[in-house]
Amino acid sequence: MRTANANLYALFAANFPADRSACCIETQDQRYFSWDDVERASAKISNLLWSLGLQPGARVAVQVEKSAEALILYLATLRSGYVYLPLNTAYKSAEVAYFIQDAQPEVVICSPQHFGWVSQLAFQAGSQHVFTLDAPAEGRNAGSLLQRAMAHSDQFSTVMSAPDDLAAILYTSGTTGRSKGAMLSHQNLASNALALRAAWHWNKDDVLLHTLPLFHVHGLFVASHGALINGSKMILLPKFDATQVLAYLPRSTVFMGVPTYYVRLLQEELFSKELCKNMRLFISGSAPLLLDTFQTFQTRSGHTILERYGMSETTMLSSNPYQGERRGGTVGFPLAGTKIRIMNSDNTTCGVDEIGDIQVQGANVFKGYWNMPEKTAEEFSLDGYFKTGDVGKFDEKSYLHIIGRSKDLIISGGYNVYPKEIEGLIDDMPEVAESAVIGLPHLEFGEAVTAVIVLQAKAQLSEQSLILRLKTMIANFKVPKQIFFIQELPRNAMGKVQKNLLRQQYQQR
Ligand code: MLC
Ligand code: AMP
Repeated sequence: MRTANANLYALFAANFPADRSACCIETQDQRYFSWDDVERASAKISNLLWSLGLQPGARVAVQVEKSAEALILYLATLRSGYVYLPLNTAYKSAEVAYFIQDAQPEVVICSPQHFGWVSQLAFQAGSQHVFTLDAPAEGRNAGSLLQRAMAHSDQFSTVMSAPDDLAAILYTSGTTGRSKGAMLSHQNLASNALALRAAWHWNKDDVLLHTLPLFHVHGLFVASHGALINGSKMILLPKFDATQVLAYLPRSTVFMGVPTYYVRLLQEELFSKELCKNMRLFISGSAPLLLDTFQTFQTRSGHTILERYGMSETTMLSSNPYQGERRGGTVGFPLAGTKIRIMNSDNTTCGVDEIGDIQVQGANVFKGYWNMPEKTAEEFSLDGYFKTGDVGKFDEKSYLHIIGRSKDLIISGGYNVYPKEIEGLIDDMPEVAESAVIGLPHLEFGEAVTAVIVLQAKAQLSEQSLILRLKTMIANFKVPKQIFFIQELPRNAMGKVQKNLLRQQYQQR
């Protein structure tokens, strides 16, 4: 008996509209990719990847600017049964080196201006193939991936995948320590896409305005999958730009963003109900949406933002209802197929309004961290629930509230920043005795990365030179926006730095 193909691309293709000449992706430079174009272009890339003779389950690491071609490359990787590993374009060489050494991708695809250093470290780590995506690298006549794909057939039979076969690895720091690759299977992604299609009432005429990056769960999975599994068109903009969004809103019906996007839209004088009159749904997630933003947005746009909750290891977990009350300051109810519980420290379940650790179970929960079985085991309860590292409660109407995090994590404009990583770099500087990195409230980014530093006796270091130094080492969004120098870090009786005291002290400044 022939079993159904669990390959996520097969699920998308089964839901493409009957008219495949209709537009699937519209770009800002007015290029239009029909569903047929997407099918044929992804087939060409799949054939090229196959021609490389990669091992089953080979990782394809990608650090490229957002484009329709980048999305098609993702689809081709799914189709050909390989594992997609997206990387933030802001990552610097030391960050990229870590991911490549850890994940051992057989193929690396990067932007033309980074080809020199990326190819060097990829080949050192054992990668077999390094490509640019569309334009060739400067000074080289080796063609780009797309140029090479042109020579291949535009027909490709999507590889048969089992539900548990890996589709993607997303690096995240989870609760502690260095970045870990969260392994997501075809079934993880498919189950979530199906749950969200139903939860958010996607309909055939929807047009998604896509402004999120394509290297995180939110933009790559929640947004793109939503349109693809529904056969809906997407307008794919290269990045979030509030004035651009105003121009496209009248032609769109669904928009997704991190809270910073909503804060920035509200800063636009021209943002109005009139512009939103064809919109069906605004969705927010990845970081807490302030009640004030939620309410002001309601008044200005006439729409109630639907807030949902998720993470790299689990994709989406809960959502406010499409019909029924969308409660600001909450992340709604567990999605179909996902179980969420709140646990006390003594491992009993919390009652209504009782705050505890958020744990989850469901077909959406990842397969574990790449090459880290012990770490994976630590993050699951004995009865198989994943410990999210978030702290929350269910209210009297069963809405989930996220109250805080047990993990030491800063979320700035929807990007996660791990204080430990930044503290390590600062502490390694010869002038520094010790440091603590904290998040302080920030109007636009939600939290702003802030460093509090104790210098070595007689050492001198200015805020500016430290910031410049850090910018050569890590992605700029991780670099502290502000630095305070202090004589001594406050510690508790156990010797642990009291970050809550630092937050209190510096947020009042
Ligand atoms: C950019 N900068 C940031 C920043 N983004 N600083 C702090 N936090 C951020 N998020 C810095 C840049 O490094 C630069 O610094 C300066 O701000 C201006 O850069 P820019 O490129 O002009 O910024 P901009 O393009 O406006 O980007 C801001 C943004 C972007 C909000 C549009 O950060 C963004 O798209 N965020 C979304 C992240 C996301 O997709 N998260 C989902 C994760 S998935 P300098 O020093 O160089 O001047 C997830 C799971 C789930 O969490 O539930 O969804
Ligand atoms: P990431 O590791 O990038 O997947 O980030 C996941 C984390 O983002 C979660 O563990 C939460 O802490 C946070 N998060 C996601 N959605 C929300 C939300 N709606 N409100 C508050 N925090 C959120």
